[in-house]
Amino acid sequence: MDSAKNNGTETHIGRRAFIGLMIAGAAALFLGRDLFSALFGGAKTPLGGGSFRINSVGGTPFFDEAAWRVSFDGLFRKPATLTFSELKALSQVERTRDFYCVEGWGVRDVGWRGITLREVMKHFYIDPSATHIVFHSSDSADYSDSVTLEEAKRDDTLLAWELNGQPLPPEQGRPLRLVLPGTYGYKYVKWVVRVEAVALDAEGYSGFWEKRGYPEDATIR
Ligand SMILES: Nc1nc2c(c(=O)[nH]1)N[C@H]1C(S)=C(S)[C@@H](COP(=O)(O)O)O[C@H]1N2
Ligand SMILES: [Mo]
Repeated sequence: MDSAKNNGTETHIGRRAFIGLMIAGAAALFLGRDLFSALFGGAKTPLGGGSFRINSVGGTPFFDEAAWRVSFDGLFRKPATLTFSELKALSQVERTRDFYCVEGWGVRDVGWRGITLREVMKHFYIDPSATHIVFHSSDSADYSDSVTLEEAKRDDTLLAWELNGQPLPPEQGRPLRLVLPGTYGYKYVKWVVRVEAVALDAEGYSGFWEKRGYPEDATIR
């Protein structure tokens, strides 16, 4: 952006240019603040068009329903490996929640259908010693992330297979992704094929983005 000042010397500018600078300055301030709060908390207004951007560090794995399985292991006392239809038959709920990425974009009122983690913990008998649940992706990046048991117990923490009434699009996690409303999108592990209950010390689990500097607690504040 042009500046009205150069090395401390006042420069004369025309009235129209001056007004233009004022508007540009106000816009920069506004956008800057909005972006800041989107990144570091407080923003309830998504930037951009309000639609999903596909974020994938490891490409879209092919979904072959006949071969696909999801396993529940680690500190589940009744570990199991299920087909897609077996999973869907366990129980399902619908939740509508806003979605935000740390990049500063978001989508309002996203409809999800899936099974609550609460139900998963009950069904596979999570061991009382477990502190976190880790979700592993089948993509080429071995993307993974975790939730605390407290997060897992919320009634809108889901393993979801539908987005706005449709099966998850392939690039958005088909057939299964984590949904953790109230936290940033990097917790929403796509292409989940393994759900592992673990007991961790206070340091917790370092997922894909946590290893690259993002906080393990991705709560939107
Ligand atoms: N397996 C996997 N899951 C992932 C990611 C990824 O790169 N790989 N990106 C995360 C990030 S940073 C965001 S914001 C959301 C984006 O979801 P979308 O692609 O459906 O918009 O997915 C999350 N889940
Ligand atoms: Mo993200």
